[in-house]
Amino acid sequence: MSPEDGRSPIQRSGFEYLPGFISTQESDELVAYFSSIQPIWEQRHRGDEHEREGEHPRRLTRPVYWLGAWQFACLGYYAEPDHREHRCVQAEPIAAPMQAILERLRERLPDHLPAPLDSGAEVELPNTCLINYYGRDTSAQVPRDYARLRMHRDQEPGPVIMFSIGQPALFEFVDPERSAEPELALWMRHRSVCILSGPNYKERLYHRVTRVRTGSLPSMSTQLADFALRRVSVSFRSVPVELIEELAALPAASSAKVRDYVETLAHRSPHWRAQFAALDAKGIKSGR
Ligand SMILES: O=C(O)CCC(=O)C(=O)O
Repeated sequence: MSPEDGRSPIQRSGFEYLPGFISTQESDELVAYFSSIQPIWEQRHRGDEHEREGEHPRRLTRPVYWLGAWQFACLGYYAEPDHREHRCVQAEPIAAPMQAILERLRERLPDHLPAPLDSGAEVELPNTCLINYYGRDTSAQVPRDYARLRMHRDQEPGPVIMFSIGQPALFEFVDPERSAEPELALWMRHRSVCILSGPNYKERLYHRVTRVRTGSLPSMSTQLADFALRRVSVSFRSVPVELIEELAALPAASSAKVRDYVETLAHRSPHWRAQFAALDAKGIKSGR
């Protein structure tokens, strides 16, 4: 099956693809925002946990930044769905240009809910998002491309909304128990939006990004040294508010694991500067 070329809208139960939904002015604002923040390469495991479990520390496949709530990979929010407390840390609010686009999407979200809303009720917008940076790491002698995202399902409750900015990305939905062939493959284009929901697209099918085209437009930059950026995606999710904690409220062993990340984030963010100071006040040292 050849991939959909991403120039036309797609509408299915549990899946919407909206090319050009983000205006050029909004995309310029997003590109400026993405270049102002400090993405980080996170390790899946930190401290001595991987040694105990016989696992090796491994980086995520791309640098990331979270807004709303930061789900540090090494704290395992996804790894242990039954034990989510102390894994999700209060982050900066979702940036204004993103929030404005979400507001414009609000009227579409009732179609993605399992049951109709009560009359007069308003659908809640997602309260957190993951910003993924795709490009080429130029720090090594042989530059390495980081333009993929491994197969996964987003575990948070409710619809997931995705914005795509930059070079087209090949987005695939697979059910590995049925076939290695994707059931849907789509080139997600610059300024497009996807919405996933429901038992088929969110619960049964996994999704992944296998390629991002090369090209220089739109021109995008990042605070990350030695990284030639060519696409950014933002996936918005809903995290139950009772699971979002202040960093200083984490158990000491957990905050020690993320202390170095927070120190890096603090370079460009007053929010993370304050969080870092709170760790210092508690005497939390790096747990690496
Ligand atoms: O980069 C993309 O478009 C997909 C992002 C994604 O699957 C995710 O953040 O969970």
